[in-house]
Formats: sequence, C-alpha cells, structure tokens
Amino acid sequence: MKQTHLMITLALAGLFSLAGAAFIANQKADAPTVTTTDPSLPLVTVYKSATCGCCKDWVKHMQDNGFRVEAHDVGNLLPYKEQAKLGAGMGSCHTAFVDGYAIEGHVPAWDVKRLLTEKPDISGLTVPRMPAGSPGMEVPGQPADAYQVISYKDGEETGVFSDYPAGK
Ligand SMILES: [Cu+2]
Repeated sequence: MKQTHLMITLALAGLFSLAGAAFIANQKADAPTVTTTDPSLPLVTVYKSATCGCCKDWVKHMQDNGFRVEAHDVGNLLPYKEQAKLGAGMGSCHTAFVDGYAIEGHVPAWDVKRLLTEKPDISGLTVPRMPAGSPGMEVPGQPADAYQVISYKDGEETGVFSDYPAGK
C-alpha cells in the first residue's frame, strides 16, 4: 500500500518535472527568470529600513532560493535586534526570523536551509557588518571579502557555522 503510494508520487513528480522542462524550453532566452517558491520552506520575515538597497538584494537572494519572504520597512530596528538576542558587534543591516530562529544580515540561503535541517539549540545565525561578496552584497569589480556565518545563543557566540574564503 505504502509502495503504491510512493510509486504514484514518483510518477506525478516525473510528470511535473517534464512539464517544467517543457515550460522552460518554451521560454525565450531573454525572458525573466521565473522563481518558484518551495512550499516546504517556512516563511522568512524580514525587518529593514525602507532605504536599504542591500537588504532588498538579500530578500531577492532568499526568494531566488525558494523562500517566501515577508519584508517589513521599519523606522527602528532596535526592538528586532533585541528580539533576535544579538550580542555586541553581531549586528548587520537587517534582521529576519524563520521557524523560531533569527537571521541577522547577509546569511546565505543555503546556510539557512542547513540550519532548518539541523535545528541546533541556538538563537540564530549572523554575518556581522556587511562583507562584500556575501549574498546581496555583491560589488561588481570588487573581490569578495572572506567572511564567516556565526551561530550564537542569547548574545553569546557558539561557533562558526560556515566559513567563506575571499574571492576574486
Ligand atoms: Cu546589507
């Protein structure tokens, strides 16, 4: 019974991917990229200032990686930094929440996905400040800074979650 169900699921998945391939084949080369949200991913709620351009670029990075994002423009980010339980020197330009975790700054979407899979006992992840080359902080013609994604709990660093070397 379970196997039959699995077979049907697989057959349906196959049909959908065929349909998807046909759809992509029909698109013109200059058509805009269609981003599909992954319904299995939880909603990401972002708090940012209205004028923050790199915050918008990070929102787009998350959407491009399947996340549904609800972005709020706020005048004062401090209450959200407190809610995120960030420690001194851990802050960045925007604060997000997903599935009970805080995500501060330009954390790559794949690290957020790993966080949601591993579910460690932490407050969240942060990329302090705004390193060039992190998602949403790409600067054309400028090499990427080396940066780390830091995990923290109640204002204290708990470890390095991801380490990215400097790029070209
Ligand atoms: Cu930023």
